[in-house]
Amino acid sequence: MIVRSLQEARKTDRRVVSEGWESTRLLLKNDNMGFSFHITTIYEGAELHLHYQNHLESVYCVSGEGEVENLDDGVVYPIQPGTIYILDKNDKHILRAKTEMEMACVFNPPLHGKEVHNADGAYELDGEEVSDK
Ligand code: 9YT
Repeated sequence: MIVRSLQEARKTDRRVVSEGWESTRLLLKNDNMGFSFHITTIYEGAELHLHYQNHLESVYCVSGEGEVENLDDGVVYPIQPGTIYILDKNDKHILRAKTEMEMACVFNPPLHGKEVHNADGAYELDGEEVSDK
């Protein structure tokens, strides 16, 4: 069994801060669960252009308000506490935070923990990508 605390993890390099968001990766590839689990904060007003071409992702809204736009068909879905969006087709999307949003995110395959977004809003599979948008 593995037990961790968000409050403790935020004091370590599990917490990654980027432009418009920060994320604490509570569960990573080296835990050998087959997925990773993150608590991500999207800052108020952020608009993130994302396309996880190498990962499937589910995102559950714990708090805050925003929207996600599916760029494949242009549909915009409101996000509020209790909403989950599931990127089952590696969907290209835009995430907009009307207020600060706290999200619980699961990635398959799991992140290594060093990933940052590349120019396409994706994470490389080797986790060594160093560019960000
Ligand atoms: C909302 C979303 O796509 N979050 C992705 C996870 C987070 N950016 C992270 O931990 O890298």
